[in-house]
Amino acid sequence: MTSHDELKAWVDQVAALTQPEHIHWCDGSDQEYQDLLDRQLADGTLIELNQQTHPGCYLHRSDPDDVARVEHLTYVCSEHETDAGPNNNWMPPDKARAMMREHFQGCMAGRTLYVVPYCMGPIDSPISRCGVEITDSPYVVVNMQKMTRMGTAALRRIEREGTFIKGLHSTGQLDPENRYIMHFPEDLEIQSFGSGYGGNALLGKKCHALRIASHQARTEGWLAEHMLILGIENPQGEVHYIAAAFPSACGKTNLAMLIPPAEYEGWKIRTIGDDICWMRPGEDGRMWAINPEAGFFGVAPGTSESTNPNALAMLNRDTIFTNVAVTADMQPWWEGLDEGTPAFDWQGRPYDPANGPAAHPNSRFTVSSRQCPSYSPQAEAAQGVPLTAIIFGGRRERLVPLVIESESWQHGVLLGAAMASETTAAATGAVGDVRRDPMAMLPFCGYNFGDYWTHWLGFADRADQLPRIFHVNWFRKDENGRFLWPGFGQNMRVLEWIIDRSTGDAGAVDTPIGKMPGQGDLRVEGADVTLSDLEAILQVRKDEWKTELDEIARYLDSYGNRTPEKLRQECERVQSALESD
Ligand code: GTP
Ligand code: SPV
Ligand code: MN
Repeated sequence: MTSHDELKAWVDQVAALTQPEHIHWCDGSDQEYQDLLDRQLADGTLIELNQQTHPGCYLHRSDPDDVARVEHLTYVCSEHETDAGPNNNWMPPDKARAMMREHFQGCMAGRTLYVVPYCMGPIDSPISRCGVEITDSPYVVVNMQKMTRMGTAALRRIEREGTFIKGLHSTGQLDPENRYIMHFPEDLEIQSFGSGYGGNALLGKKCHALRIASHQARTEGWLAEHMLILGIENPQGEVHYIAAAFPSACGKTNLAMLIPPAEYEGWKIRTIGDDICWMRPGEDGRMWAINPEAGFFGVAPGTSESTNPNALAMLNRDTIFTNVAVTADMQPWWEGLDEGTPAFDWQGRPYDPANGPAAHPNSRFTVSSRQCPSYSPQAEAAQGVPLTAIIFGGRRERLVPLVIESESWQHGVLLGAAMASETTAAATGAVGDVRRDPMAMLPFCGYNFGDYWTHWLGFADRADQLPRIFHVNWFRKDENGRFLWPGFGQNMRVLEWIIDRSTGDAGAVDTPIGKMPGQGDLRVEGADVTLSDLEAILQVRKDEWKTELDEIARYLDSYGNRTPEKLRQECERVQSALESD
């Protein structure tokens, strides 16, 4: 199957442990994909959706206890606990390996073991990295097929390069008590047991491309980030690229596929990626970025003709839906969709509002990027795209203004490190609690955040044309819970200001927390926002910000001597600016 001895030996060793009935090496072909669909349709893992309206679309209903990432069961098992940091759960690697061995023992009896070679990033890009996921879930295989460059080409690259990330996955009994997502960064290894959900089971995504890759990136001088990448093309045909980090279910997919409002004739948004960005300084001093993924694993609820028409257009064929509802004629349905009514909910029960939403709030679609009308050919470019700006953002009902521009790279890193956001349904646990989520990486940074901030700050010496850093918040609400900013396509107005600031010709006013658009600096004619709402979302309440900065300082301190001194100083600078203003 392969000339790679280490890979062969590892597959043999896993097979001896897990005792599968068959072993299948995935080649990524259409025939293989079809065979996998057929067997899942036969055994009920997949349900056929209406093939007239949605050709090639299928529905998977997961175990009701397996619908999101499980942060409390996700571990970074580095050699030393301090290297994982207070931001990760930690277990000694030997103990974790022994425990996982017991779970994997015989777990594939009667099942097929799939060997899934994949490449994160364009097959011919020097920035790309490969991995092999061993899994007993055909649902995982068909998802990996859409989300990565999977199959023979990846295997050939692995044979040439030698190294690859080893990922072992089994759905086990889907028992939440026996569910663990383990990372061994020093050994470039992942072990995941007991879940079939995307972020826990599609190991190329969060486990490899963020947790393991962030660790590799630190040692090799680059960054692996939870960011979308988009291009903004102006009427003159110039394109500027932006990467943006928002926590899970806080608007990355939507921003990446934005369609500008009517007043923006001749402007276009080009989608490079919606979730993960690998970036590194190029020889020209700029920061170059690739999207390591080949598909979108996006949040279904809220996707509609008015919010994200590009996404809706790509979902009418060849898409795998997970935990959405269906209409009487088997079309996929979720809350926020303008058309249709649900007949059966995400668990397959006749729809009854008493049981809650028809689609699970974290129901998802898996679709190839090539189906997105705004997908940019530059997403396949081996060298990546050069970034003009980086945006951080969170979901904050109160306090945080629509947009802030950092004063410097250092200040930008503080804006990222100080990010906070209301929790969402993308992870199990409470929804709506504000928590610190630095750079939207709290669940995904494979090492100590203190070291991570030091790494971020270090780019100031390595790239001389660094992207400008901004912070946004689309989610401010009034006392009645109404959003103050229309969001979605209207976010174009903020993107335009960000690009104009970065390239030199937009106005701004100074505030103690950073630069913000002054009156007339944002193009808001035609936007569905009143002047008083606009004023409210651009206001800086000093007393509230002093409290916020005190909290941020305490948070930075909680990483002890790993917190870079430069970051503390930056925090103190903002604190004194607030005092003296
Ligand atoms: P992950 O895939 O979990 O990383 O999420 P994501 O960051 O890609 O989030 P996504 O774009 O899927 O948005 C999640 C939810 O936020 C959806 O229900 C959207 O409708 C909603 N949302 C996205 N953008 C906006 C916005 O500008 N304003 C408002 N009010 N809601 C938004
Ligand atoms: C997220 O939760 O940030 C996601 C979905 O993008 S998952 O891949 O499941 O983590
Ligand atoms: Mn995500």
